[in-house]
Amino acid sequence: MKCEALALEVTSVVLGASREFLAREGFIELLPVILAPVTDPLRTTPEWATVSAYGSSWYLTRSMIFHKQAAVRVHPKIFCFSPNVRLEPVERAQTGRHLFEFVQLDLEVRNAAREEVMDLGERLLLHILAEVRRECGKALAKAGREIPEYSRPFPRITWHEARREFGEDFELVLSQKSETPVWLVDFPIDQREFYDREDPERPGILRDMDLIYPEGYGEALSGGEREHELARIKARILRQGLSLDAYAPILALAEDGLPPSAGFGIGVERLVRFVCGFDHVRKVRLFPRVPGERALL
Ligand code: ASN
Repeated sequence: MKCEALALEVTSVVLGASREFLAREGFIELLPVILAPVTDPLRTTPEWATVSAYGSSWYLTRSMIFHKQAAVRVHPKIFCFSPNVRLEPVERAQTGRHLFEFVQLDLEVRNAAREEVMDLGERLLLHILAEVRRECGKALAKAGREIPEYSRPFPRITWHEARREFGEDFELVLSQKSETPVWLVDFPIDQREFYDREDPERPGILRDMDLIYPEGYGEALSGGEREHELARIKARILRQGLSLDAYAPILALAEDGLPPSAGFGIGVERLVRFVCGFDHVRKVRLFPRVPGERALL
């Protein structure tokens, strides 16, 4: 089977297995939001994609984080296959992990703690991998790829420990050295966005996490608990040097009442890249959007 066909088949199994698993867990699927008056600040991606319509400017959604926080007011467990546009710097085309248009499976759970969504993330990933092995195992083997069986709970390491042990480029080194998916937890407050909840018992440390793939494939999933109280959200926006005006819709939501929640997003193309063992995530999409490259279709 050609690479392309294999990737499409695996993608389709990943989508189906995720939906089936999440439905069983009591989640409902939201339709994605593509245009938004406010979107994820993502300070490591400084350029914004906008379109104008009816006299206003709209962002192309960078993540549905705020929509997820709003949605759990209506239903306790939601997910969405969310197309995101992030104008990554051109050099990120070389990482093998960046597309400027991609899809993440983004989910959120009302009143959940970080540990609950970590448990869910492990079970979701193992279910997807089992389904992929069952449906595409032969085709993958032909392409020289076999996914090992992983057991849970996955190991965890804190951001500070990882940094101490593996140096500046700790995420990549951790991923290269690991033989199983591994959790990176407890990021320092200034490493992440204002919506990541600060641990009330450990000021300066967040109740958040990333899941890192083994074999050097890098980040699989990113998420955590959310700041949901108006005063805290305001303080965090200001701490990051952002303007309260720019995030007025979030402040209005919080004033109206946002429930505590936790969740994460898992990059679909990166997951398929890992499953297929591709050197670059571009091979996953039939119509890839690689930073700095023109597309024919
Ligand atoms: N999906 C991520 C989360 O749930 C946010 C992001 O994509 N930046 O935390």
